[in-house]
Amino acid sequence: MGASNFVEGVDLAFKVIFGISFFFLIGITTVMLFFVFRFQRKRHPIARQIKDNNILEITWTVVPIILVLLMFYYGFVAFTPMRNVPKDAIPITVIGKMWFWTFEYEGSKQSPVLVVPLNKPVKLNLRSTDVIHSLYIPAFRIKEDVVPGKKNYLWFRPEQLGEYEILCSVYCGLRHSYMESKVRVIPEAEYLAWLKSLPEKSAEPEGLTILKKNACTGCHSIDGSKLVSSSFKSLYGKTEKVITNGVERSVVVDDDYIRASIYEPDKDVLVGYPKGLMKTYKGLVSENEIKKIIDYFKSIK
Ligand SMILES: [Cu+2]
Repeated sequence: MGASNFVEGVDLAFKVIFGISFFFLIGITTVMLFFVFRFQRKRHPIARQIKDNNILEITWTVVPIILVLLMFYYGFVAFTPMRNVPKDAIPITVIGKMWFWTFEYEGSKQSPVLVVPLNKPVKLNLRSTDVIHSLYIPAFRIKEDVVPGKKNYLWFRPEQLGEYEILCSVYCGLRHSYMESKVRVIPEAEYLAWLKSLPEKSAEPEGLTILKKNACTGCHSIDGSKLVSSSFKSLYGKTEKVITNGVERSVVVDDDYIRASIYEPDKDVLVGYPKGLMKTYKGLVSENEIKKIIDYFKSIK
């Protein structure tokens, strides 16, 4: 028994295809080596033309047809149930975003990890807010692309308690390899209690929404951790070392500095970072939006 209802079928299809491929890899290589040895010019100086051989030709037509149909059959049998979602499946919306997964439960409850009850079918509605991602849960043998503007889905029934990896299997930018999460399979009673304790989606500060919309948070963290560039946490009011026109100087982060950093990122370049790393957001972020961003920075000082 595997971690999900699809493990058996997918593994069987894999073993059949792998088995047939392996048999032919060894078989063809062996025959090839034998021919090279047996029919080399030294042993076989004059080539001999072989006329038609009906038995041979029928064999090498019929046998491969049976083999490929066999591979098709096992793949088809494993794949069909993946697209037929049971009616009683628990709906969970998965949002893929550079570079994290969010799982939305009914009642606008959100979680960064996927928690599901044992032996209950779960339907994942896959949505992307930016680029193409792919939700991959190796232990469950499921993977499906998460495409912006498209409503994709997949489903599974977890059959073993435990914690399993969730990955993004489509290269989606700089921090693609960090785009991971966990699926936790727990008993139903525990799941219901967990769901109850899950907080409703809190209203996000407007400034943060603007930062996310412009993908600022892809390079600047809001929790103090270092991504591509400096973090927004405790930024406001901080003294930073910057290079202005080739001269190093200290500045206190205030409204003007933030405004300049968004509109002319190469004017004052933070020491330790190369010039040209960030593009200008002139025309993309309005003056009014900058005010909201500044309010948000002040709130995470
Ligand atoms: Cu991704």
